[in-house]
Amino acid sequence: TPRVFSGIQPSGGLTLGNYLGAMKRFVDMQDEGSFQTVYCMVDLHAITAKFQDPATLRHNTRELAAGFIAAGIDPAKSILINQSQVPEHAQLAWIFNCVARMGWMGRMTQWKDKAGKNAEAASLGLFAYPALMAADILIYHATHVPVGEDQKQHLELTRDIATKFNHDYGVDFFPLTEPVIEGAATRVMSLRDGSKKMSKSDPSDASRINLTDDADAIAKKIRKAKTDPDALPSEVEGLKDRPEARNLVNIYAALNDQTVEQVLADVGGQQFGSFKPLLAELAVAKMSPISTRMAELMADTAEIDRILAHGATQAREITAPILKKTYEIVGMVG
Ligand code: AQP
Repeated sequence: TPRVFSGIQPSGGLTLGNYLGAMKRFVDMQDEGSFQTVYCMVDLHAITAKFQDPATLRHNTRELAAGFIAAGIDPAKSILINQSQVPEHAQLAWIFNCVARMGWMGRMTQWKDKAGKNAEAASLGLFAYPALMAADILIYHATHVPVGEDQKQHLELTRDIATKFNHDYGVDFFPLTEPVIEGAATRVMSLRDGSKKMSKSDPSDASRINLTDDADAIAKKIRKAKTDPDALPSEVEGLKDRPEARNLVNIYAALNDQTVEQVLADVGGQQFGSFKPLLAELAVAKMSPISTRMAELMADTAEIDRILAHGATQAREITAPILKKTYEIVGMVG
């Protein structure tokens, strides 16, 4: 069976962007049944960008696990893990640090965005982030990776690392991985600025919908979302050069499992004054069962820890032999 791997950082609360761009797609691929699915809280990645308070990191990791389960990831169908509990990820990453080139890493837009002008002060881990991500995927020989649009470049780098490893050692060992970037909301934008992606780490809480927001907060953020003064078009072309309008329609379509065309056929001609309450109602209807379930799961973190321990055992049955074979190929005695 082909294998799917994807992960989310426990670097803060989940946003609607993470949910629509990633997690909802993870559930689709799990339920579709043609893949073995492995989903991961990438805690080792979460410490690359800034210092994480240890108690907060532990809390966020468990809360993210609760989010996965509440959104529909079933530990009986998918392997659900926390990255640091499967040590082969970091072990393979070291090998990949020696395969990847400095120049490749320096060209990553996420590195440039997150390190900003002060690269001297960024952590070495932030620079090496994509090599660890390649290891996360390739330690499972995963062939399909559901992600949001922003991860496309890292997936290309994963292919470059696999290709160079296979070439340098004269093997056909690591597969070339395909990104799976599908649906109406592969790039959910900030509610305050249609040119920026919705992000956990945006300083403005009004820019994003958090999975833990209550109905009032969701409705208020949508009501205040930046828009233009025009009515909604009835054709997709009418969204051209209207990033904020496009974003809200994309969110509506993704939440309602519709295409953008279908949504515009229904709401074309409406003003935002009437569309925003519809969107708020839909968002609350889809998200509040998830946040309620998350809160219930968080009442028993021992159960979450048990699920993650079980996931790690299942995962290591796959990762330990792949690491062993990698070490053999590279020439490690063992
Ligand atoms: N705005 C988004 N639209 C669509 N997909 C998104 N993803 C993130 N933001 C959007 C997808 O969510 C998955 C997990 O992302 P991550 O936790 O690894 O971190 P990120 O991409 O760096 O997300 P954030 O929210 O912006 O976190 P910070 O602020 O910590 O950097 C990925 O599949 C991503 O594509």
